[in-house]
Amino acid sequence: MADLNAVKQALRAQQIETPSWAFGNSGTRFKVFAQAGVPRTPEEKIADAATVHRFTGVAPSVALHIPWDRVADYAKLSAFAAEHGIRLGAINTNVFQDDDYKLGSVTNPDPAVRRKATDHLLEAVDIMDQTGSRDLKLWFSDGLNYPGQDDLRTRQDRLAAALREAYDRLGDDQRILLEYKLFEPAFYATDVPDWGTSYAHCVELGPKATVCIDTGHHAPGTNIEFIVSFLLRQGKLGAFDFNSRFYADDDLMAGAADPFQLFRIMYEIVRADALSPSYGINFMLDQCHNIEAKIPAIIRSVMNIQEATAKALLVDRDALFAAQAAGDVLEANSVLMDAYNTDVRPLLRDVRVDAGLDPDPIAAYKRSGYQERIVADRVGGEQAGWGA
Ligand SMILES: [Mn+2]
Repeated sequence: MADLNAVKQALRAQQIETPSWAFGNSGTRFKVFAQAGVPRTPEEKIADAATVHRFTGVAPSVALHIPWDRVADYAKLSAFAAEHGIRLGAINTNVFQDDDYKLGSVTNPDPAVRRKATDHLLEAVDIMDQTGSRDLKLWFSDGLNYPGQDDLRTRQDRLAAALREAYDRLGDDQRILLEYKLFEPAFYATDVPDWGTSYAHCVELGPKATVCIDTGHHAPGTNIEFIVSFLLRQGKLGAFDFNSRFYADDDLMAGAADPFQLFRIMYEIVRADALSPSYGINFMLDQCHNIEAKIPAIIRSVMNIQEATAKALLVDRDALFAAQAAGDVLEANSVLMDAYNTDVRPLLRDVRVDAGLDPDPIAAYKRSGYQERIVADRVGGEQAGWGA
């Protein structure tokens, strides 16, 4: 049996990073439905992220997105976050929203566009120096829509050159997280389409470059926990972008579409003793809340990850390894499923009460009046959202 006290301790120490953009308006390419009370400034997004942390106790940092969270004074923004009980996390770059990037950013055939995109990556590291952020998160929308449109191999050379410049600009305690995505917005070829491409570039770069797994960025049926296990063994798993999906990059609440997959992923993390913040994996959310209320949706996502983690921690590993060694297929599967089928909600309520939190974060949030207050206060100005 798993040691319950150790399980509780691990759950209490878990940290999940929320994304500033999930507090803003979002939608599909068909429609963005605006919500009352949505933040208008980076400070208001930080206040919302701090609220998620206040009710969950495990979300002490918020990732920023440049230029969406651009401010004049990042040190001041960092101090603002600290006053609210959280810190600024990963800095996300954006080389996909300018007209210049129609044919790509760092892989664009035009050297002037590549220079502009690479300069943005370097600017992001300047910002990290001021926010105290460790992680530079890179996602490139670069790709091709038609065979023959550009040279696949040359684009890899251009990508490598830009990554090298950014890598060489990193401080001793800073890292690159290189995200990959199968397709979209490009439909024929993507320049960083999969974990293998990201991994190979990270190996070429050096120890400060690691892979970020966005759970929504794979082909249907991909065994994500295998990727997790492989990258952990190589010491190259730096971060997650958690979300869930039924079809493509749906960006739904983590654990909503496939809680069993999330459990299998978290089991590999627990199996490698990689859950603790000291191990260095940044467990981030990357989601959009198009139709549901944003703050409680993010609280729910955090709780879903906690539940998957609790189940993973409850796996009787001695029994599992014994069954595996004996070649007992049914017993091994049964040990894993016993943990998955455990109702861990009472355990998590205990963990929260022990930490001085309300056992039911969503109910506590609703009772707090925060939602009513932001709806009343955040009148006028331009709501944050895609492109704003
Ligand atoms: Mn992502």
